[in-house]
Amino acid sequence: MEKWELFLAPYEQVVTEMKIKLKGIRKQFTDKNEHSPIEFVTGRVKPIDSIKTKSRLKGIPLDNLEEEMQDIAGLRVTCQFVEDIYEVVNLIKSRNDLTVIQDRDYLSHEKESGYRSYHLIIEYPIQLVTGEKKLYAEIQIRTLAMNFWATIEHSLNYKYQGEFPEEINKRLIRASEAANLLDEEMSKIREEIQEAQQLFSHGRGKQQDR
Ligand code: 0O2
Repeated sequence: MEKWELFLAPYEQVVTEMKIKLKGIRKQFTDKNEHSPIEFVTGRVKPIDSIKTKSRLKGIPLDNLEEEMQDIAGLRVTCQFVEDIYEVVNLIKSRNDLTVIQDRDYLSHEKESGYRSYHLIIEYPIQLVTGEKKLYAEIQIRTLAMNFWATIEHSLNYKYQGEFPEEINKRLIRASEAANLLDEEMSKIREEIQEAQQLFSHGRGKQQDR
């Protein structure tokens, strides 16, 4: 195996294990026919090129990545409602198979770009043949609306390298405000939506039983 692959292999393990655990939370709710605060879970190991770029931009020495780059292993939890985000944060904080070492709350402190999400930096122990190893990982928790905005902005950022034309910048800020409004409106009708979703899933269950 190459040097980079060897370095990243334990991070692959973190992502694989954490994805299973976060999906397990979702399953426990849906098994009971309850609203799950987790809609879906994704994860990735940061691509080598992105690691190199970030290390250059932030002045992180390549021989100190393990300590200073905390999002090499990244998990993303997407939720229906803003309230779900806080429930997921609490569920993660109450686990004893990981330690939350930092909260980055970009909900109450929105980024200048318009980015909103709740980030948790965790320390996660994996079991290797050489023994236990603790690695950092970042869990980003956001609503579907926040995810939509961040995904679009991320691709545009890639294209324009952060130097957005004024018109696009304005539209992105407006789109972020619209996503915010959508989340607020959905929260207001949350109970109605949840009842409807439960009726719908009961109905589907019955059909599948036939
Ligand atoms: P990737 O892997 O391509 O997503 P900083 O770089 O200072 O903003 P820091 O200290 O590395 O952030 O950590 P932080 O603030 O927890 O967030 C880093 C990650 O959050 C980013 O990863 C993005 O995934 C996401 N993020 C933060 N700000 C924005 C934003 O304005 N727009 C979008 N779309 N995503 C954002 P990377 O490193 O960009 O890489």
